[in-house]
Amino acid sequence: MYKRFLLPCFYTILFFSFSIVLSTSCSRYVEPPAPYGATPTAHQLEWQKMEYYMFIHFGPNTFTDVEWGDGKEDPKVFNPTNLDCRQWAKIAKDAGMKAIVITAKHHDGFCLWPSQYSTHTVRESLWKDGKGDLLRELSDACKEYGLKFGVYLSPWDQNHPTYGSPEYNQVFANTLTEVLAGYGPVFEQWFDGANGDAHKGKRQEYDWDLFHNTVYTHQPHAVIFSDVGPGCRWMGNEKGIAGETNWSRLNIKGFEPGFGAPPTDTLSKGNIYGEAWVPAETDVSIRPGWFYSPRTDGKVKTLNELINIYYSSVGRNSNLLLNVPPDRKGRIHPTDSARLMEFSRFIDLFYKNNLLERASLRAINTRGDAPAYEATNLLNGDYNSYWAADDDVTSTAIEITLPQAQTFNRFLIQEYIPLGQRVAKFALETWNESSANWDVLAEGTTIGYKRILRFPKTTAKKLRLNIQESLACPVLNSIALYDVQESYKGKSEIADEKRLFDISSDKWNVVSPQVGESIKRIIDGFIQTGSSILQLLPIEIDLGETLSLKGFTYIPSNSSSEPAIMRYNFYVSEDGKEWIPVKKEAMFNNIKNNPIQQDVLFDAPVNAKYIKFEPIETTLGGLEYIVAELGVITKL
Ligand code: FUL
Repeated sequence: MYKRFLLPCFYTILFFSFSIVLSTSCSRYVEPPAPYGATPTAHQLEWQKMEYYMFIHFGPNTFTDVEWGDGKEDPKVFNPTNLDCRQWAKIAKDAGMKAIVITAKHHDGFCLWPSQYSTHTVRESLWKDGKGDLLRELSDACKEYGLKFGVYLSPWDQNHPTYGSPEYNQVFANTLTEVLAGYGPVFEQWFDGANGDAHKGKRQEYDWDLFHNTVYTHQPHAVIFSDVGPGCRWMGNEKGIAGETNWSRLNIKGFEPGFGAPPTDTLSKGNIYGEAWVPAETDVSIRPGWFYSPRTDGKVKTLNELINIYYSSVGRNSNLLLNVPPDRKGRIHPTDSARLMEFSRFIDLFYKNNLLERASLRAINTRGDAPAYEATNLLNGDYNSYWAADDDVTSTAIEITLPQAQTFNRFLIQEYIPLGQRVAKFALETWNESSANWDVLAEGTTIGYKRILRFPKTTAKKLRLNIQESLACPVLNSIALYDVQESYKGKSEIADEKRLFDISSDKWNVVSPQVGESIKRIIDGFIQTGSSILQLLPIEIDLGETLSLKGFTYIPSNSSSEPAIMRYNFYVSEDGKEWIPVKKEAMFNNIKNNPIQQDVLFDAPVNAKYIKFEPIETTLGGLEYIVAELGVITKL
């Protein structure tokens, strides 16, 4: 009896000890890497995975054809005749976007909902006899189409009587509360740092703590956008180009949105050792301006331009917020929507064929040699499985062997950002049989959530991702290799209407300043050539004949770091002696952040043989300014 009991007992013990030995040797538990530096919250991570969504600029400016309304516009101008937020949402959805962010209140203070804290709202407009609520219609449409809903509210308000006094802060918090408590979940709260009132000495001390608390009280999950986050940050330009080096960390202590923001160069690159996780969002418009204008119908970005923006935003560790401004009917214009569909087809095609699907991977170092961290995790499509190196390894490599030689021109890498952003320098290399060496194909600095490298078409069978510098052991969760077309032309692209003047400048002559031949470049019809003018000297041009002018155009240098005219006077004359002012102390709104062609329309046509453009203030505050081209508008 005793023996009969002992024997099975002996086998059971043997079996269990054997399986313990077996299981520890096969899947020995190896600690995951400790997080490095600041890391994203769960909501920031969810936000980052959205990648691409729509910005909508809509309001009185849509009807008055200006980029910044001054708050004095008649609210009755806001009257879309056929507004359809479902059309916006459908287009966003079909374009592969994940959300819509709407300018609920731009700098003119006009509220797209009937706010009880303002008298400049849809209620005072003609739209739906003052009974409409655009935020209601758009938030409902977003729900219907499975899109997230976000709101832009400009703290700078040129309409509210309390602006410029401490009282305004509570007014702004109240308007925020209306928007954030009244329309369901808000994924992103957009705070614009722009403020054009500075030169008038009107400056509001914003109570950012109050604003942030108001957001979190009503929308605890919202990601707050501003120059310095705290949820996500402005990229520092409005061209759609994120820094090639782009850390999602940023030093924010002591900084504020707007005037107190870090330099734009820092915003585009982030801070390598930044104290907070404030990833970049790239905002850019599909048209030259943020608001719709019939004059930009022929200037919708080409498919190639949009694709380049995709590479320089999503492909550089940034989300893309693409502005698509609805027209005066309240609809997205057919050209913009056709272009978006072509762009979305490109994105789908891009990700369709990962050439690494049947590749074999060999990591030079794998964390604890544990299967949990092996390189094949890079190809399994599971976001939460990753390849990681040992703690003391900060430079290492992954060798990639394709089943056969392939041609490719794009490489995608993702770091597993829940554990922080680590890689500071890397290269993609191909194996050169003849020299028995690795040739560098492309190099990069940061990776972050997603990095796409572009390089000319190359054919190879063996590649190496060489991680040269990492702030802590590298942790990657995805790599991919693609072969895509270098250039695309959308079927919807109409003949290039990006002409500079509506009449030829052959008969024109620059009367002053007389600073040599180079001044002629400002009327030569080429935006690539221009002139730098000192001492804020005014420009006088003889048009060679009397014309009926409807307005004029000014093209500055396309770089925000070069001085552009910001405030100016504009005069016309029939004889070059007696000057009639047509614009006094006028302002090119937003020219600092978005230095594009400025089209200025006069209140009524004027006859002129001479024009005089007199700068008052430049974007950089000095006495020098740049003119790439100056032109006139004779046809509308
Ligand atoms: C800027 C604003 O001044 C522009 O009008 C636009 O809203 C852009 C998105 O932000 O700061």
